[in-house]
Amino acid sequence: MVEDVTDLYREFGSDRLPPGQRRTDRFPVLSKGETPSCDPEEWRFEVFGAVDRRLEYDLEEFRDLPATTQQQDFHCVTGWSRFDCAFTGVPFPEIEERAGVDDDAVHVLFHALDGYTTDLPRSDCSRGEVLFAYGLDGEDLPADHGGPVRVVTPHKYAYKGAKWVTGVEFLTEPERGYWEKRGYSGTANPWREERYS
Ligand SMILES: Nc1nc2c(c(=O)[nH]1)N[C@H]1C(S)=C(S)[C@@H](COP(=O)(O)O)O[C@H]1N2
Ligand SMILES: [Mo]
Repeated sequence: MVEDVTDLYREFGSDRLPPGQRRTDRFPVLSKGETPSCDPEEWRFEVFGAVDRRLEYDLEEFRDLPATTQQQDFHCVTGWSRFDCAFTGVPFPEIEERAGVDDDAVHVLFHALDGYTTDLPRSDCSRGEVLFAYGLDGEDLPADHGGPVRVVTPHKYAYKGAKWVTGVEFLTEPERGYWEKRGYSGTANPWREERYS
């Protein structure tokens, strides 16, 4: 069953297409470098920082976690939006619950295979539409789009969704990620055009 969450824009604005965006039916690939090679047998996902239980999963274990398939929109800060992507993955709150995240963990830093990082306030992550996604449109997530596993953040510009994610770190103090250190917005709300900081 596919859950349609494309109406989440109502929380933030009056139009499904955020201001200054144009719609595309393609799904461009945007990465700071090459797609890193990843042996699925070697992939590990770690949950660490301000948690009661440090967690580590291999890909098989990760795919056995409770998951959902959601129809979501995808908004790139460079100006294109792709509607109706069907992502399958594990919701962020599921991971939080399993790790027993400390009350004073106010911030989150995502880590990825290519050295990329991105950060968000924890309150922006603790929602059912933030997924650790391993499927796209009924297939395994393609490597160029972040397979085996990436983060998706349909309520934020897409640079908040780390491709090739290898870990999530819970922090008691904010820390900035790769693009956030280089001038992109910390909060990245597309309906407020929070592109730069
Ligand atoms: N690990 C990693 N994740 C990343 C990036 C990256 O360079 N490395 N680029 C980000 C940017 S700027 C965007 S717009 C989206 C693009 O996702 P796509 O290539 O699937 O369209 O991934 C984000 N996640
Ligand atoms: Mo981007």
